[in-house]
Order: sequence, then C-alpha cells, then structure tokens
Amino acid sequence: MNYYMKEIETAPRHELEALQSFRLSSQIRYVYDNVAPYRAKMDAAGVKPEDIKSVNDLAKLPFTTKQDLRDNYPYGMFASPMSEVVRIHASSGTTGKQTVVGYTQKDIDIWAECAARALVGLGGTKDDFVHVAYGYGLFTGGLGMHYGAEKLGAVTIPASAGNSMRQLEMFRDFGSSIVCMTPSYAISLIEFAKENGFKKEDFQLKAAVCGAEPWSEEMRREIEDGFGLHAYDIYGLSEILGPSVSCECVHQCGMHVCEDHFIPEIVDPDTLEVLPAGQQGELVFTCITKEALPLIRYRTRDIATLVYDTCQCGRTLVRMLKPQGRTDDMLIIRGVNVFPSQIEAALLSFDGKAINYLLVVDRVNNLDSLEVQIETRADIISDNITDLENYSKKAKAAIDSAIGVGVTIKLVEPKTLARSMGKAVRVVDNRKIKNKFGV
Ligand code: DLL
Repeated sequence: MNYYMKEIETAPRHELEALQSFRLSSQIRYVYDNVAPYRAKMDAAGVKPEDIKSVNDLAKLPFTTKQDLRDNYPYGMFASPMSEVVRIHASSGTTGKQTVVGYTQKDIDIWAECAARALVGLGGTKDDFVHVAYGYGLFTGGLGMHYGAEKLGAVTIPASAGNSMRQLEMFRDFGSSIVCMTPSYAISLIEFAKENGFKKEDFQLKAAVCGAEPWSEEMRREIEDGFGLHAYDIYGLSEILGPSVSCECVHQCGMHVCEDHFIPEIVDPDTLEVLPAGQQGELVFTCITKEALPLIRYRTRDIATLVYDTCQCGRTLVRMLKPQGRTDDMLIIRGVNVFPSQIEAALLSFDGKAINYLLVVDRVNNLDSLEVQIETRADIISDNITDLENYSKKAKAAIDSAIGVGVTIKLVEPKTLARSMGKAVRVVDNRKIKNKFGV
C-alpha cells in the first residue's frame, strides 16, 4: 500500500470540497440519528440534517466543546454502540473529569493511515526504524504513531517515554532512524546525551516527529543540531484523532491537515464568526469519517492560522501554521493578555537557544505578578555575577517589551526545573481565576 495518496493529497480544491461535502452531509445525518446531545443541539439551533448539503453549510451547525464531552461523560457523545468500539483513550487535562474518546476498527484503520501518511510526508519509508518515544497508554501519542509506523511497514520500536539512558542506547543499537517524541523530551534527551558522552555520530537518526505541545523554531534548530536530523511538527488531539490530524512535509512550512477526514475552520474565539483564510484564530475541526466519536465543529482552543496555497511538495491539503498557544493557556496579567509562547520567543530573541523556563503567576495585594524562572545553562550564561545580572536585565527587557507587562526574573540553578518526558509544564498560576474564555 502506498501512503502517499496523491489523488487526494494533491487534489484541486473543488474536488476536495466535493468529497468533503459528500462525507459531511452523510456524517451529519449519522450523528443526528445516533447522538442524542447533537440532535438536541441541532434542534435547538433549528438545523436539520437535510440543511447540510455542502461544506458551505458548515457554519449553520452548532459548535461542540470539551464541556459537552464532560457533560456526557464517559460515552454519551459516542455514535456507535459500545459493541463496535475497539479502543478508548482519555486525556486528563488540568481540571475536571477526563475526556474519554473512542474508536471503532474503521476509526483505528483511518488513524493508522493518517499516521502512515504523516511519516511518508516527512520522508519515511518501510525501510525506516521508527522509534516511538511518546507515552503508551491512555495518551494517544504512543499507540497512534505505533500503528502508523506498522501500517507503513517500518520496523516499529515501541520504546514509550522515559529512561533516557535506555532510549539513547536503543537509538544507537537498534538503528532508530525516525524518532517520535515531545519536543521538550527531545531537548532533555540531547542534554542527557551530552552529559553521558553520546555523540550524534553514534546514531543514525534522520528525522524527529515532535508534537503534543507548542514549540518554537529555535527549539527545532536545537533538536536538529543536537541529534543531526530534521525535526518535523506533528499535531493532533485526542478528541479528533490523536497525532497526525496534521503533520509537516519535508518542506517544514506548516502541517498538512488530513482534510479528507477532518474539515478545519478558524473562528474568532469571542464572536465565533468564521475568519477568512490566513487570519489567526481558534481552530475548529469537524470529523467527516469518524464512526465512534464524530465531533462536529469541535473547538480545539488552539490558536492557529490556515494557509491554502499549494505547498512546494505538491500537496494542496491546507497547512496549519504552528499553533501559537491555547485560549485556555492565555494568562491575563494586570488586564493584559499574555501567552507563554510570547515569553519563550522573547527569551529566544536574544540568546537563540531553547532554555527551560517556568512562569509563576501570583496575586499580591490585589496586583498580579509574573515571575519568569529561567534555568541557567553553561553554554548561555556563565556563573559570574556580572554575566548573570546582565542576562537577567536582557531577559527582563525582552519580555517586558514583548508582552507589555513588567515581570520579575529569577535565575535558577541548572536542572532545578522539572524535566518532562511528555508535555512540559510551563505555567504555575497561583491565582485560581478564570480567563476571559471562562477556562
Ligand atoms: O497531544 C496528541 C498528540 C500526540 C499530538 C503526539 C502530536 C504528537 P492531547 O493530549 O489530547 O493529544 O492534547 C492535544 O495538545 O489541542 C494542542 O493544544 C496540543 N498540541 C498537540 N500537538 C501540538 C503541536 C495530543 N504540534 C493538545 N503544536 C492540542 C502545538 C500541540 N500544540
């Protein structure tokens, strides 16, 4: 089987839209008939399945949110009987109940196909050794990439996350050529490799498939240099699929969405109006082939931009630019909207190296305070007092001007901030208040 699906991946937009329209209208009929909460929402909005004939009718449909999944926990939004469901995953999130998602055998096959397509797009073949260092379990990263690698026919190494020494030994001894892991774990593995005498020449790595959290171009460079490979961005979320809803091709210029299975839209998170192509806003997905949990206009909370021009690789599938953060990660500090990604970019603007940082937000005497804890690193800051003070000043100036709010900088000793094997935790908010999106 060839996982470069040329007719679909390079189809002219009108052909792709015809396919999407066909799938969308039958999907809407299916969810209306099988998911009581959808039927209730559509009835309340005065929309009937027969009103949805094409992608142009998408905006008539009500949105779905994580709260809908919580309200119908665990299986109330499933469209298939549980006897048809072959797998569940769950995401814990930081607050509230877990979100439970399910897949039929057909859903698993499509997911594996999307993951195989992602690997092919970034240069993977059946001759590769795909080392999966995302966590296995209820998190979708491990099993998602695992099934994709097997579908491709590659040698699949189900390493899971953690135990850095063993990971590096496996890279070296098993001949891993493509490694799938979170970007923050990649950075921490590079640090570990240096400390333990591994050199990039010890490995045959050619690609890293990094996702599950936001990461910057500077982190990409650091991962590429550290391991001597190309690092590609991959995106997904449990509610829609898991990894490979979209993935970069070899040109590294945005992630091609598997639009034959998911229709993306960008909406204004306040007004919920659909925004024109090229504008940044909240990403919304509609599943058009899912059986078990076919979410319609699901608000991801991720802030992204869609680019519709044809990529150098020939694919016409729309590209999502790197998500800039999440509406629910947005901090409001003294009334100013601040995203952790802005602070990371400010830090990288003057030292150009990915560093470990933690944002600690508090409220003292009714005034918000933001402390940026930055881990020192011998290759960036020497431990001489003047250098440390200079670094602090530069960091403060860069961050203050990027976010428009005065911050306090606290330099901390190397290795004092927690390392993550999965998604990095970048914010501790001690204020316990909701942001303007109510999350
Ligand atoms: O993180 C699925 C995944 C696993 C994607 C492995 C890629 C690789 P969840 O745990 O449900 O699923 O978290 C989904 O993670 O809404 C984004 O906020 C964030 N996210 C995922 N990929 C990226 C990425 C998996 N490439 C949430 N860039 C999403 C930025 C990402 N954020």
